[in-house]
Amino acid sequence: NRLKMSFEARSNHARCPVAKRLFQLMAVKKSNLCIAVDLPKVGAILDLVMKIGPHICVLKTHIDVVEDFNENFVHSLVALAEKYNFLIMEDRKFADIGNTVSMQYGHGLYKISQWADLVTCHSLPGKGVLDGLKNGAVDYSNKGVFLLAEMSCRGNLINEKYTKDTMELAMDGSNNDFIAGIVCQNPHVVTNPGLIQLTPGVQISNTSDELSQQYSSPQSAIKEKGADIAVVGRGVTNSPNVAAAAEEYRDQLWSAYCSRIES
Ligand code: 5BU
Repeated sequence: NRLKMSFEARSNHARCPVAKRLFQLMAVKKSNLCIAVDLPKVGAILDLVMKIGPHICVLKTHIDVVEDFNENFVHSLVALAEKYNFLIMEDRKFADIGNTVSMQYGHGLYKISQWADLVTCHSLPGKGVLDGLKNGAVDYSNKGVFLLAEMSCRGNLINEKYTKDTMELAMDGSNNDFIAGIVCQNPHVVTNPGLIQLTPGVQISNTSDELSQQYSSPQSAIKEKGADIAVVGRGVTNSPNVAAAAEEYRDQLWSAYCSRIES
């Protein structure tokens, strides 16, 4: 049962090298917190990352909300990732035919494959979307994908069959060296201990926003929903003291994980 296993033990089951690296990083850093930095200005993002860097295992970006994007910005992000030892995930949610996602991943303004260790991807187009992403990376052996099997927002159209078929795609022998994990909301989706469950929609002080987002507490995300890594956005970024907020979420999430594997 992967929910009872330590991240160290699970690193031996990972088929994707980046997943293995991430399991080990989480164990060493004692963090299963991913922070979503959904801010429009480069300066504000870098300022935030300098404060939260010590507490996170993954920094999640939406590069297309940045108004003053430039190449130096991603160089600075990569330097901070090395300094504080976290991975960078671009939450691009690729969802097109292979040829298109290959260009979206490797080319265009953002050249995501050059700086993001991890990306998110919809399973909707099927195997071609993964082949396209592999094709868009110069060397995909140090890159990984999180496949969406479920979403956090109320009213989303994903059903049980879609989730099940997504897991079949993820476990397909030709993809499993590239799939680092699964984005989902319940503990029964991920059974393979080598895959990492990423769960967004986590906040301490709110249960929803005005645009259909639904939140659970750090404890519920880890112990009831089966998250290995929880994604926290506005719970941290809207806090008056982001460093203290990041530390608080990190402590709560890590304790919940420790209690999950011990119980
Ligand atoms: P929030 O501020 O904690 O609500 O931000 C959540 C982040 O996670 C945000 O960047 C979303 O795009 C992302 N997200 C999500 O909220 N729910 C999902 O199912 C997926 C991604 Br997939």
